[in-house]
Amino acid sequence: MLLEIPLMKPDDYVGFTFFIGFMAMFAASVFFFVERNSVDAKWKMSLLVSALITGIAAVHYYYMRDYYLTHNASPTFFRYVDWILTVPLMCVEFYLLTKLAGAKKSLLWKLILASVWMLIAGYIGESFNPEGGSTTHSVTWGVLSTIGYLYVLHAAWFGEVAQLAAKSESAAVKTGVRTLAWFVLVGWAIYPIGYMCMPGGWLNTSLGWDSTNVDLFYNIADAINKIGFGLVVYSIATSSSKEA
Ligand SMILES: *C/C=C(C)/C=C/C=C(C)/C=C/C1=C(C)CCCC1(C)C
Repeated sequence: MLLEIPLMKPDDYVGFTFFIGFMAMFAASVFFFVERNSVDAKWKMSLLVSALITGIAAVHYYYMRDYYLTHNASPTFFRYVDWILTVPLMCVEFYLLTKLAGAKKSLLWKLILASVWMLIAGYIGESFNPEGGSTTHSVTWGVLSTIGYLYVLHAAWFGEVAQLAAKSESAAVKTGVRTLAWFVLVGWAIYPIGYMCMPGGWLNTSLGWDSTNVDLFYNIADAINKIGFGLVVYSIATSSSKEA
């Protein structure tokens, strides 16, 4: 009996972004890891965290692209396992960047707590939505999740992270943290757009966008945020290594 091999259609953009996402995350991890050797000792930890973020994502993308290839769908589960590990690590990046300007551990914990809250509420919103999709469920948990998001956004733009970066002696840290704040404002905002495409979500009910769009938005956002974030950290590390 012939095994039926699933084919990728030429216009399968979700499949395309799953495959390219995996390869890009993998390549980025190798890059950040190797580049640890070219920065000052004080930045090695930051680059290692960048490599871990894209590395963890690469492993999940490896599974997600496989699952997608065979089932033409992608479970919410892998997404959130990935995010619950990588988003707190992005908070670690903010902490490491502002540590030299006096950031305390409590800042790290507050950021982690807010981001984990954001993800747990989002997971409930996506995964425990009644069959067919309830708008009330989607909106309620979406709003609860957004509270966590706004906390991180506020910290990066006006709160402790922004204030510490402003106090930093390094021009690279000052401009770099501002760039990361832009990532949180623009790059992270792509996720709620994806969220609203699931059954019951506003973009689902108004425009008919569906799980295909959810995955497309999430894949694009992940590449921008994980690799982009890492590259900004890398550029802070290299230019500050030259400053010294
Ligand atoms: C690498 C993964 C990252 C940076 C994931 C970030 C995820 C978010 C910023 C998700 C945010 C959400 C909301 C603000 C409301 C709706 C539910 C979420 C979880 C999609």
